[in-house]
Amino acid sequence: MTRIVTIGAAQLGPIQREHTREQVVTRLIALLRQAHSAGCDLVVFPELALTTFFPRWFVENISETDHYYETEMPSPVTAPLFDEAKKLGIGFCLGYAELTQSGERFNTQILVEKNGSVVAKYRKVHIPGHEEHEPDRAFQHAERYYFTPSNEGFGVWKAFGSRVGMMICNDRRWPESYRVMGLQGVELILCGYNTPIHYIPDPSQDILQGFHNALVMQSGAYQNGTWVVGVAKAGVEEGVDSLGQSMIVAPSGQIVAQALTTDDELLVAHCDMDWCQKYTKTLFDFDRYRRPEVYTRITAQRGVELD
Ligand code: CDT
Repeated sequence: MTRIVTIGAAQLGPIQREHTREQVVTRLIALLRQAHSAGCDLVVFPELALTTFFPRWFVENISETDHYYETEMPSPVTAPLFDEAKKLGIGFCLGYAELTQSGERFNTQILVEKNGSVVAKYRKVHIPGHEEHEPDRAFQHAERYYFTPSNEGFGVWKAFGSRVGMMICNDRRWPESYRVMGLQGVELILCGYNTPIHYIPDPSQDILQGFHNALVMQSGAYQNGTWVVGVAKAGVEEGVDSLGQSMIVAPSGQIVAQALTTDDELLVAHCDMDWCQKYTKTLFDFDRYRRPEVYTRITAQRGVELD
């Protein structure tokens, strides 16, 4: 049996500070059309895909950055993307900064079906970086200042003839993200990311960024028998070099498509959702083999506890 979903991973090159939303949406639509020509059912765009990665700067008054956030989706500026996708009959997943009516700020990803209906909104759970200005850094990673961590967790939704979950960037480094979705029978996880290659707290990790990126998504896919689509905003953005290497990973853990550039680039893979069962019905038959009674520490405590 096969259940094919043709997926486009639409990596973006850098978005500089002076680039307008209109210019970015034009780039997204170009990738969307390319994906449509390649027969894609779904296109996945990166985290914070509409603007430069603004948490690299710190401002004392956070409201000065309101223009980086979306207060509605679609908005007048993003409506052409929604309209074009609906006209082409192609779904998409888009990351953006969200400012709610009550003033909360989330790092958000939305999933839209081929008929234009919004399937779900996911808000980032694991917010990395720091809350305060760290003036000695070459650049900030102040996501913890700009975004509230979501308490909504990791959902799985029926869409595209499969069971789809979402996560955002740093979420991909945590096995719990995948497992919570694995326990809901996820078959396809969509993940946008912005990963600076220079990791200021420990520069010895810089050379390992590509390895760690692949390591976490390949193991997450394999251990949960799911497809994982990881999509970067890549290249040198405002002087900060960010990892590309967007990839589509099969439930076997194998990479079936990977970006070759750090520019706007579309990867396409024909993903058979029935491949998931080769893993979830055998080696990772959770019902048969998992031992939740001995995993209680995982939800009972946050950090390491020494005796
Ligand atoms: N955007 C995002 O979550 N980036 C982090 C960077 C490392 S923490 C400073 C990541 O996990 O890729």
